[in-house]
Parts: sequence; C-alpha cells; structure tokens
Amino acid sequence: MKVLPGEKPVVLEQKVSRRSLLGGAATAAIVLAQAPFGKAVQAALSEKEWKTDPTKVPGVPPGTVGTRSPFEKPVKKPSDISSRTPLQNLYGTITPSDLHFERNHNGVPAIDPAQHELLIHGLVEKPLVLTLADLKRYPSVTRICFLECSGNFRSGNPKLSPQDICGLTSQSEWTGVMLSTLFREVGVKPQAQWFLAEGSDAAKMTRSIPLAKGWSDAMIVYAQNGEAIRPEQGYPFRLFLPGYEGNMSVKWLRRLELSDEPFMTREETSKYTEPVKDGKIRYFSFDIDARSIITFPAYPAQVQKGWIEIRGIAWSGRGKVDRVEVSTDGGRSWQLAQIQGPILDKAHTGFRYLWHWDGNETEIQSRVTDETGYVQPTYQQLVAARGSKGGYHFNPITGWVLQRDGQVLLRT
Ligand SMILES: Nc1nc2c(c(=O)[nH]1)N[C@H]1C(S)=C(S)[C@@H](COP(=O)(O)O)O[C@H]1N2
Ligand SMILES: [Mo]
Repeated sequence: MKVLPGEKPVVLEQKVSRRSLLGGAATAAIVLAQAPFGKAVQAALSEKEWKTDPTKVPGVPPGTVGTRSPFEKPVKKPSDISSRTPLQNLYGTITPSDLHFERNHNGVPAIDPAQHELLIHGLVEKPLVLTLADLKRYPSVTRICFLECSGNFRSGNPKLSPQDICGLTSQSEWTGVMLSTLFREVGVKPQAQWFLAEGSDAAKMTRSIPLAKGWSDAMIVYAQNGEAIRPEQGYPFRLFLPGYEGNMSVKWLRRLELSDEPFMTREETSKYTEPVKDGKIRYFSFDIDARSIITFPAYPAQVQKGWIEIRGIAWSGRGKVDRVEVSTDGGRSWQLAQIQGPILDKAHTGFRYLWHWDGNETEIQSRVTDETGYVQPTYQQLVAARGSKGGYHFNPITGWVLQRDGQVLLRT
C-alpha cells in the first residue's frame, strides 16, 4: 500500500483477521474488543488520523452495527427523572431511537422477555395471558406518531434550547397490535367503560383509560423504528395511545384490567392534573394540545444576516396539522410556512419559512392551527385562561430573539 511521505497508514492490509487488525492498527481498540468492530476501530483513530486524506488509505471494514460520525454529537439531556431529545440537532421528523426522550418514574427495568407476561382481565369473557411471542402472532400495524409528556414545558431563562423547553416530545415509527384486536379476543363485557394499564417497573405505573380509546387507535407496540422497542421506551412492549399525554402510554406493560369505572390512581389524581381557573383542578385531560416550535434558528445557534431558512416542527394530539404560521416581527404579522408532507395524523410535521434577515434585532415565532381549528395560544393567553404560570399541558407559542450580533435567545 502506498503511503504519502510523512503519513502513517491507518488501516493496513485487507486480508488480516479482525483480531490482528485491532491489535496492529489500533491499540486502544483492544480494550474495546467487545464493542462493535467498526466503532472500536473508529474510536481508536486519533484526530490526526481523521485528518488523513481518506482517498489515500483503505477505510474501516463493515461492522455489525452502524456508528455516528464522531463529528456529530447529538445527546439527550438527562436529569434524575427524564432525558430530553435534542430537537435542535434533528432533521426531518423521526427521532433516532437512541435520542427518544425518556421519562421514568423509577428507572428503566431490566426485563427478560421470556419471563414477561401481559394479563388481560376484569370485565371480559375470557381472561388472557400473553407473551411477546404471542403478541407477535396477531395481525400487526405500523404507524408514525409522536409521544409527548404533558409536563413538556420550561421557560424563564434566555439560554434555553428547544431541547430544554420542549425536549419531552419525540417521534417514532411504532409497530405492534391494535388493542381492539385483543379486545375481540378476550370478549369485552357490556358494562366495561374503562381499563387500567399497569407497568412492571419499580414505579408500577398505573393509569385508567376510557374503553373507547382502546377500541379506536390504542396499540400495544413491540417495535420502534424498525427494531425491537428499546428498554427506555418499554421493552418488551408498551401501551401506545396516539395523541394522549405520554404518561398514559404505560411502558413495560404487564396488566390490563377492564372495569365499569376509572380506578382513580395516584398518577391521575395527585399527579397529572392541572390547575384551571378559580382554584379548580382539571383531571383526565388526555389530549395533547397543538404545539409548534422553531428549532432553527434557536438558542444556542449563532446566525448571520441574509437568507435564513426558519425550520421547526408542529403537531397536535387531536389530529393533523392544518397550517403553521411564522412571524418575524414578534407576533405582529404572520405568514404561512411551507409544510413538509406527508401530513400524518397525530404526528410531528416539519415546516419551513425562507426569510431574509436584515440584521436588526427581532423576534421570530411559530403558531400552529390543527384540523379541529384549535390555534396554539400565547403564554399570556394560557396564563389568563388557567390562572397559573405552568403545570401540565402548557403549549405556548415560543419566541426567539435574534440579536444584532447573531446570537439567538429565548424570549422570556
Ligand atoms: N411503566 C411506566 N410507564 C410509563 C412511565 C413510567 O415511569 N413507568 N412514564 C410515563 C411518562 S410520564 C411518559 S411521558 C412516557 C414517556 O415515554 P418514553 O420514556 O418512552 O419517552 O411514558 C409513560 N409510561
Ligand atoms: Mo410524562
């Protein structure tokens, strides 16, 4: 193999075993020998080697799983209880599975699918116990849908990114069984009106769900973006309720109990309720209200005057996005954004608006209207309607201030 003067070959001959290749070319990779091969080799490359003319040395051989370029480092932002999707680093509308947000009330359980069962009982003709293998024998359905935590709101600091403000929403292509298929299998008794879903994590998450949702579009999903659902998302399977607050899509599902009334669990009485007016509390607020957010330009982006493609996502738990408007003058005037089709039901939908920025300080905003006619409210409208400054189901218009120096900050 020809090596340019002063350069060190990175990967040597083609006909070497993986072992000798790891040993010969990449010392650090020996430690990583159990890691995916390509990743191990790449991780072992020094910065100088990445700068070698790639046409002068053979590349890394194919591996067992793909890798992300070490120049791209999108990461979730974890706290003790959740981990947020880096919306500002994503393209299109599918969240890479390893960047799907997480909200765990007592950690991610380790579940062996061979030991895991789902019980369906209560007001049914024929109670049923199902394993993952059993579920996979039923007719399957695949759909693209967002999942959002109803606690997905933060504000108060100009240096918050879309991830910080709104990173508890993600979108996947989900595959599983319609709950209606399983309802037919067990035979629902006429008195049944609700069902309880219970998880097998240490939080034993339980929520009551109206039976009608079970008959319409509820699913039990075991796959996400073409592979088995990830442990963080509920492996081996979870309930998935399109458009409903994320909390009800119980992960690591182990039990469904049909009943004539709701169970009034902790998560639907003490938690996941929100103040409305006059000291009243609203509960069983299932639908995710329509929301949009500009993900570029947004903090921490730095921009230059001239042409800027404003980009973002919009979604509604009640159906399809009808339109998205963008304002480049702090909400005084609005223009229609372009929507990236296909527009799917209850799905993150991309929008863009090409804009020429003159370099003067201004504020950009986006506002979605869904197919029911619901218009995304301002923060002031929400506070006036609810009499509170936050809580669950808070979906205000987000504004980004473009400063003259090109720094983009959250309007607080
Ligand atoms: N069993 C169980 N299911 C659960 C939770 C949990 O802690 N345990 N968290 C809920 C909450 S509050 C949300 S927002 C979603 C988050 O799903 P994700 O972690 O896959 O993004 O799962 C819901 N289902
Ligand atoms: Mo949540």
